[in-house]
Amino acid sequence: MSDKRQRARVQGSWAKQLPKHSGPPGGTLLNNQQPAARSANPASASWKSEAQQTAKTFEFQQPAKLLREAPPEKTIKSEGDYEISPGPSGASRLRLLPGFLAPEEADWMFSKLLAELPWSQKTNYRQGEAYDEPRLTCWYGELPYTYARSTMAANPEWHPLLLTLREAVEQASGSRFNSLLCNLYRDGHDSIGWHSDDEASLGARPTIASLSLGDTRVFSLRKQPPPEDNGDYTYVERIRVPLSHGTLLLMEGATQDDWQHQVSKEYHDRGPRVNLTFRTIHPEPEGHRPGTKLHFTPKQP
Ligand SMILES: O=C(O)CCC(=O)C(=O)O
Repeated sequence: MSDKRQRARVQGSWAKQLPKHSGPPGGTLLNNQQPAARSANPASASWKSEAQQTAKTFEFQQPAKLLREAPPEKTIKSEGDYEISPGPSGASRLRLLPGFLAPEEADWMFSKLLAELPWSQKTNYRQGEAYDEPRLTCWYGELPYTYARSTMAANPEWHPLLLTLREAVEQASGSRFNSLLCNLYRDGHDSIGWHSDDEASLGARPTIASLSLGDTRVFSLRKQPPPEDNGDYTYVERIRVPLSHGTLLLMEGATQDDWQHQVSKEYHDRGPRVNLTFRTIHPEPEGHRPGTKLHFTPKQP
C-alpha cells in the first residue's frame, strides 16, 4: 500500500492534556520542562503536577473526516455498451465486441499484417529528451499525425487489407475514419504509457476504434482526478479491459477528455500483438502547433 494511502487510513491524534491534579513532591522532571517553571518555587509541591501537565498520552479518537479509499478496479470482459462515467465533460462510453473477427480470419490477418506493414520505431520527446517508443508503429492517412512531439508523415497508400478492415469497423461503429495508427507490441516488454488521444487534430470528443490481433494484452483506463487533487491519481476510478485476438473496442463521448489509457508492460510470456486504432484527423488550423493537446494535463506519473 502506498505511504500516502496508509496515512489516509490510519488516523489517530494526540489526546487532550490530562486534567491537572496536585500530588506529593519529588516527581520526575521531564526533559521538556521550561527552566523558568523549575526555578519558580522548587520547594513547592508544584513539581509533580507540572511534570504531569507535560506528560502526553496517545489515545485513539475517531477521525474527523471520512477515510478516503481508492475505488476497487473494475474489469470489463463481456460484449456490451458501457457508460464508464457520466461526467464531468459528459458521458464517457466504451463498446466492447470480443470476437468481432472470427478466429480463423483473425489468424491469417494477423500473420499478413505482421509480415507486410512497414513497421518502424518512433523517436518521441519528453521534457526535451529523446526516447524510443517501446513498440513499433506505422501510420495511414492523408494527413500527418503528431503525438509525443514527433510526427508521423502522411501515408495515403493504405494496405488493401486495412481498407477492408476499415470498412468493417465503420459499419459496426457507425463512424467514419480517415486515418489509422498501427501498433506492434513485439512481446510483453513493449507498452504505451498513460495518455489520452486528445490532440487538437483529433477534434472534440473523438470516436476511436481499436481492433486487436494476436496475444491478449490488458488495456487499462484511469479517470482524470478532480482539479482539487492536483494531478494525484491515487483515488481515481480504474478499469481493465483484456483485449483478445479479434476484439473491437470503441471509445466514445468524453472518454478522451475524462480518462487516460495505457497498455502496460507484462513480465510473463507474451507473444506479438497488432493493434489498429482507427481515427479521424482534421487539418491543423493555420499557425497551430501540431500535436498540441486539447486539454492540459498537469502531471502524468
Ligand atoms: O494498443 C492499444 O490497445 C492501445 C493503443 C493506444 O492507446 C494508442 O496507440 O493510442
